[in-house]
Formats: sequence, structure tokens, C-alpha cells
Amino acid sequence: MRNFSHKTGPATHITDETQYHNRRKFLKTLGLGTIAAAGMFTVGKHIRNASAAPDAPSATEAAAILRPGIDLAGHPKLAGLYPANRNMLYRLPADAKLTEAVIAGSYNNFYEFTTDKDRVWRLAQQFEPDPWTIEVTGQCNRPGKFDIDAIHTMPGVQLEERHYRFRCVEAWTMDVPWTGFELNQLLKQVDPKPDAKYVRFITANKPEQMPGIKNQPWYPWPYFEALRIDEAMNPLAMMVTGIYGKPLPRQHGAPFRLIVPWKYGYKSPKSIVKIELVRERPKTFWETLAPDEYPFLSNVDPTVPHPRWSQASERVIGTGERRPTLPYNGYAQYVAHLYQ
Ligand SMILES: Nc1nc2c(c(=O)[nH]1)N[C@H]1C(S)=C(S)[C@@H](COP(=O)(O)O)O[C@H]1N2
Ligand SMILES: [Mo]
Repeated sequence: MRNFSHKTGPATHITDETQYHNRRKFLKTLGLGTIAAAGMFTVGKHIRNASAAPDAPSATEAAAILRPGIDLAGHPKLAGLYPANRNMLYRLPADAKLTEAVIAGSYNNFYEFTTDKDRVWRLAQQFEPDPWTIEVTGQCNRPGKFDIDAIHTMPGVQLEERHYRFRCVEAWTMDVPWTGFELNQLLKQVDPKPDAKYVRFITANKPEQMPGIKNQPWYPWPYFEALRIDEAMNPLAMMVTGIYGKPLPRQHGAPFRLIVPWKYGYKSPKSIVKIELVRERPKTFWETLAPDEYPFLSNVDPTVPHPRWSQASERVIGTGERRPTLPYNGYAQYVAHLYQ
């Protein structure tokens, strides 16, 4: 099915943060609160120029925004793993500042909940990321199903914190401390066969907990992504379990998501349930929907505009600062050789 409404289809894989903050402010003024934001998208557009500064969430909202998906109290084996030691090899440019946790946690793309970035965190509160297993299968000698404790404590798996830039195709960006481990550490556990040329990721499909799946049946659920095996084995590709020193909140993709910092954000799938090693290049969710706009490789590249907007510069969420986009999102030294 390719039946896109202009509100929800790929044609709106871009919204404006200023507009979203202004809409929040507007609703607060009316005493409606953010929960009443459903269906008020059009109203928000009209007041776009009417109000000034972004407002901060209340203390109750902030607590919900930051709430970890996994409660470490129920995982005594993991309690000592957070916050993980920081790996200083991976850091931001000296002048960069980490994005505030509540900003990163309340401006999310996670279409299984909603396409409204400011409402994902609230709708995700009902999502249950524990218990969870990831199945790793396909072209490998030791396929397996691993639960939350097993993944964190596998031989060869070393949890650490890295500060990465994260760049959405919509030309916004943030600077984030992720907790996790190199994806290659998990893949080595299952011993890939030489036939494994690509790695495919399949994510949660729980319509009863994910209203966006029910409300948007024209998308090819569940969300799926893929990398070449050499991309997946690159030390930058990170299996992420946490953010800001704690297990991932639901809206960021609890309990396990990928981060591939040199590619546009949609190449970093959330709430992964299955990883498949395969021979042929798989299709991806966004490639299925609009191959010209979201091609398989999708490396960050300032010289290649999206068909509907420029990628030459990017807006830092929270501060609104605009800066030039860097090739491979600033990670050329680690990955440019993969594409020569
Ligand atoms: N399962 C799933 N993963 C997903 C998405 C999604 O809609 N569903 N959106 C992607 C996009 S477009 C972006 S920019 C990032 C956003 O991650 P964040 O909300 O943690 O910043 O998640 C990516 N992973
Ligand atoms: Mo994105």
C-alpha cells in the first residue's frame, strides 16, 4: 500500500522544531497542556510566528521524559554497569556542548508511536521493553536468542559511553552521550559465515503498545533497516543500551537500538528484536517507501541535497544554532575508506 496522506506520509518526514515549541507554548497558554496536542497540528502552524521562547517541561513531565525503559532494580547483574566508563577516543569537537537530556528525550522520530516528535515520549510510556530478547540468526555458525542480561554481559561485550553527533535527514542534529558496545562484538558472538554480506535489523511490532502502528496501516511495519557487513563491523557502529548514563528511555528505542553516526538517523533503528545475517542486499523501510529520497547507503553528505531540501547546513536542537553539515557527519576518518 502506498497511500500517503500529506500529513503523515514521507512527504512530512520533516517538521520544524520552532513550530513545535511554539505549539507547546500556545497550548499551555490555553491551559490545554501537551496531551491535548493531538490533532492540533494545523492550529500550531498558524501561530508559528505568534510566540517567542520555547518553554520547559514541568518537573513531572521531565521525570517521565527521562524515565529509563529498564529498571535496573530488576536486573542486579546490570546495576553496576551504569554509568559506563567514557571512551575518550570518541568525543565531540572542543566547542560542542551536549544536548540537554530533556530536549533529546522530547523531540523524537519513532513512527510506531506518532509522527509528532513532541508526543512520542508520552505515548511511549505504555511501551514494555522488559522482558526482551534479540534473536541473531541467518548466515552464522552460532545463532541464538539473547535476553537483556545476556546481551549486557556477553563475553567480548564491553559497555562504554561515547559522545557522538547524531544527524537526522530532516537537517536537525544533536550531540549525545550514548551507552553501549560495538555492534561487531555482538556479531562476533554468533560467528558470521563468509556468505554474510549484509546485516538486517527488525524492530518491535506491538500494535497494542504502539498506537502509530495501528493508526498508520499504510506503512510496511515493522520498521526494518540494514547495513553492509563491513559497515556493521566498523568500530563506530554501536549497539546502544543507554543514554546520559542510564538505560535508554522508551522513546529513544529501549531496550536496544543501533547508532550509526555517519549515516542519516533513519539508519539507526530502535527497539530491535531480530538481527539477520544475509547474502543479498535487503530493502529498508524508508527505501521501500521512497527510494529516491532514502537510498540504501544514506551517508551524511552536505553536497547531496534531499530532493525536497538542502543538506548543506544543520540546526542543533535545543540551541537553534545552525552549522555546516560535515561529510560523513564528521566521521570521515573512520569510514570514508569503506566507500572508495
Ligand atoms: N523503530 C524505529 N526506529 C527509528 C525510527 C522509527 O520511526 N522507528 N526513526 C528513525 C529516525 S528518522 C531518527 S532521526 C532516529 C531518532 O532517534 P531519537 O528519537 O532517539 O533521537 O531514530 C530512527 N530509528
Ligand atoms: Mo530522522
